[in-house]
Parts: sequence; structure tokens; C-alpha cells
Amino acid sequence: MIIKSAEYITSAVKPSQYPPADFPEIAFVGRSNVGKSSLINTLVNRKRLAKTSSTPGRTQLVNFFLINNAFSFVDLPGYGYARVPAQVKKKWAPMVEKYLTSRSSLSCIIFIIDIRRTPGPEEINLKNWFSQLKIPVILVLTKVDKLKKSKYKQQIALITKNLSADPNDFILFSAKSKKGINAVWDAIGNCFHTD
Ligand SMILES: Nc1nc2c(ncn2[C@@H]2O[C@H](COP(=O)(O)OP(=O)(O)OP(=O)(O)O)[C@@H](O)[C@H]2O)c(=O)[nH]1
Ligand SMILES: [Mg+2]
Repeated sequence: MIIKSAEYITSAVKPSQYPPADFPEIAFVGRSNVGKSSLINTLVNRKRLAKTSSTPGRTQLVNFFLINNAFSFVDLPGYGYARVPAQVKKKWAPMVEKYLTSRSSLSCIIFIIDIRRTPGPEEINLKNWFSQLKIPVILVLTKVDKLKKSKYKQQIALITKNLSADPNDFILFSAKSKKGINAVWDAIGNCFHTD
């Protein structure tokens, strides 16, 4: 994909603050600190378009970015970070849930999982919920640079089993080495074509 433009549009907590639903949208969903914002930056080849941090809980709003004046990326807050105060946490789930259930232009969800982590009930519930919403899902295993290649197979087998998925369903990605970037773009392209 040739990126001609990538711009931050706005941040929202509720639908009345969303931009008009004029463009097909791709949402980035995953556990806090998994690398959602980094994946966006890697895809558009910008270091700081979406704000990233080594501290979990960096993204706290629904952030909209317009790419090539043609489609949007939506960076969502992550779930599952224990140290976030209960009050903040309580706001996150409804904010993300509202976006995913109400956004008419939502074309595809990119569900990002750390390859080193074994998916638990949160991931299983989310995956089931996405299939109920009938929105296509792209599964991305990220931070693959942090795992020895010899460990890939074993970990993918575990993730596949826990999520009742097929090993071929997953794209292996690294924001560090940019491995998998073309595969993610291809999946996004397929998603638009099957709308
Ligand atoms: N080694 C490595 N580090 C990564 C990768 N992707 C993200 N990181 C690092 O992981 C940390 C979290 O990345 P973010 O992109 O901010 O994660 P996020 O999912 O947006 O986090 P929240 O907004 O807090 O939910 C940062 O320190 C990144 O540099 C990757 O593929 N490889
Ligand atoms: Mg983020």
C-alpha cells in the first residue's frame, strides 16, 4: 500500500463525538500494551501518528485517523490492564463496546494478540462476540521478534487451540522488524473487497 496521507482526525468517548461515517473503517482491538498503536504506525510508516508507550493504558479514547482520504483506522483503548483505576476501567468497556456495536462504517476488526501470551477467557469471549457482530476479523500475533523462531510453532498451536482457530488464520507481525506488514495490508484489502 502506498501511503499518500495519514492524518489524525479526532478522539471520542461517545458516538456524538465520532466523525461522520464517510469512510470504511478498520478498528484495532486488543489487550493493553499489545501493540495496537504501534501496528497502526508501522502500517502507515509513521513513528508517532498513534501515540504509543511502554506503560500500558496509553490509548484512552477512541482515536480516528484518515488514510489516503479513502479509509479510516480507529485506535481503541486496550482491555485487561489490572493497574488502571477501577473508575477508568469501568468507562473503557462501554466506550469500546459502543463503538464496535454502533459504527455503521466499521468494515473490519484487527484483533491483536501478543504471540507470547496464551489467550484466556477475555480473548475467547471477544472472538465469539465479534463473530456474533458479523464483522470480519483479522487475527494478528504481534511482537514475534521477542520469541525465538523455534518457539513459534508451539505457541501458535496453543493460541490456535485456545481460540478454536486455524493456524493459517493468524498473521505473524512485528512492529520492530516490520515482518507481516504486507500480509496485514492484504488482509485489509480483502476486507474492503468483501464488504
Ligand atoms: N519488540 C516489540 N515491541 C513492540 C511491538 N509492538 C509494540 N511494541 C512495544 O510495546 C509497547 C506498547 O505498544 P503500544 O503500541 O503503545 O501498545 P497499545 O496496544 O497501543 O497499548 P495501549 O494503548 O496502552 O492499550 C511499546 O513500548 C512498543 O514499542 C513489536 O512488534 N515488537
Ligand atoms: Mg495504544
